[in-house]
Amino acid sequence: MALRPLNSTDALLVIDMQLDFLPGGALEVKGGDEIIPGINALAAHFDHVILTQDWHPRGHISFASTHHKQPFTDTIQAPYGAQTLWPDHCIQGTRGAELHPGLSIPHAELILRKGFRKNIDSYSAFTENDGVTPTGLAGYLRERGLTRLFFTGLAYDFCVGFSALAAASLGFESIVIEDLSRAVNLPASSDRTGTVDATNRAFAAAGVQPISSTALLT
Ligand code: VGL
Ligand code: ZN
Repeated sequence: MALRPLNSTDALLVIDMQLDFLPGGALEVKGGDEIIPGINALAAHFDHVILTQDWHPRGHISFASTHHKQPFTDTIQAPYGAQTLWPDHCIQGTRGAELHPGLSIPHAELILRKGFRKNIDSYSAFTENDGVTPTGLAGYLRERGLTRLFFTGLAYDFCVGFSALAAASLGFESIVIEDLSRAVNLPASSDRTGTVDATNRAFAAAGVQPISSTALLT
């Protein structure tokens, strides 16, 4: 299916390109730094760019340390369901929570912070992990007439994936630029595959389109 050329109703979403998710950070995503130049170059082709920032208070529900448990392998049963536990990361106002200084998108119009409620995590930029609390992003995009959304950033199988899936279910056209994202890839709880495979299957079921940035620019 040919992609229609970019126009002013499109938006590029750059998810969580923060120091803590990049190599050397508290929750580093392998190869996360490799996608910075490509995101900068792609962003120049978009009239509208939105950045997101994972933004947790100390003692956040998603931190393993809050529950004296192990990150990555342990989960807790939150009131809203199973919550994977992570190293402390993206704490409000700390250096690790800053956007990577190599990100060069001066025309970005919104920086949306998420995950700021102590007792609810938010992988998705639209709906928090309880499945009901909205961030307000859908309203912002609708009010501005932005209907086709392209996703880049970190991590493919968590915040990028959940955001792209939420966008599709909220009625936006949702496209993930695969080469401008990198994954954590944990073992998925539901089966014997990992979170990347689970994300790819969910994209196919929901009509989220995976594309490469070259397909978009040629
Ligand atoms: C993310 C785990 C915890 C992400 C955020 O940006 O994908 N992953 N918080
Ligand atoms: Zn987080």
